[in-house]
Amino acid sequence: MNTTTRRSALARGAATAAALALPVLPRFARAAEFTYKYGNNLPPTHPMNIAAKKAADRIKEETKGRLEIQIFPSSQLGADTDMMSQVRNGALEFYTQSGLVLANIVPVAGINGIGFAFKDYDVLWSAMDGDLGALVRTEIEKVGLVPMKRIWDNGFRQITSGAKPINSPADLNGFKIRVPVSPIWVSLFKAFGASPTSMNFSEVYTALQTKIVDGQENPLTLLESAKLYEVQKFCSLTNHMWDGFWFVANRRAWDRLPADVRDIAARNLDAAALEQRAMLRDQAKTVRSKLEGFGMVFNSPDSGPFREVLKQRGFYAEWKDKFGSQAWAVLEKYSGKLG
Ligand code: X2X
Repeated sequence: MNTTTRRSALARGAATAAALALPVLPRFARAAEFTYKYGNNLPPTHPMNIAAKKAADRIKEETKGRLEIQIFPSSQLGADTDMMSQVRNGALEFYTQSGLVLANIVPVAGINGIGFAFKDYDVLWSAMDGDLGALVRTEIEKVGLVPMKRIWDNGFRQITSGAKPINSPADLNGFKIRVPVSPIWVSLFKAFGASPTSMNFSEVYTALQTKIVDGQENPLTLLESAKLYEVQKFCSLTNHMWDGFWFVANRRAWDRLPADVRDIAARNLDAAALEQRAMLRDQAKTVRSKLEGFGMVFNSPDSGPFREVLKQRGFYAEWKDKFGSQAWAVLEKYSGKLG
């Protein structure tokens, strides 16, 4: 990016951030005792940012202005892996991050990304709000981060392409696909015979536009809010994995907050996670037809052959070994026998 573009991008970013951080109630116009930054990689219009903004307003109100959370969407503070370093060293106080990317430092946080593990949202939420999520949160705490209880929904992921629909695993042979920076994503698409490239989300739109990669995979709500339909034509409903965002705080920043402020923050953030999940559920009813309206063409491949390939190429055996049989047993309580 040249200096001018970068400067105007920063200015735009600052304007959005300022708009998101506008105090709702003028009586809290005085400076907050704690002003914390919350960074994420999603567009401001994504339900995650809408629900987080509501939570931030409520937290400010209930703490009588003591804690102000300023939201920085769209990777304004840095790409995914940069923000991950910032929240660990305290430069960033709050961050939402895919469990699979967090798996770079907390391996078990990637466990929900095992291919085709959850058949629907009912099973998924009982796992993530139950002992599977608890297991992950315990490990997140060990790296100096404080996870909120509820994971936020990104969604079941679907493969998009500029040139051709994906109907069967054979269509993925040699397919150049962008995946997030995460070992499990690379492993999954290698098992399918594709050629995955790890990339932070902030680079995806341009990579697709300039055809550095042929495709990518993400949930429909994100295709819409990040306008990926402008640079992708086909969407294949593979539902190959579910992905969600852990809302984490830097441990020292969290501990600096008085106990009552912490309680208010945790309660409102977890309530917002539930609201965000509901917003995505509502959007699911209309998002496909919206994307079709923008010219995307959908197909629904049979998942059977994809799962078979993963089995045959030892994907499940490899990850069972990596996660360990104890964590794997918790996963299989929800997924049924894998591999
Ligand atoms: O990078 C992605 O594809 C995204 C936005 O879905 C995640 O953060 C994992």
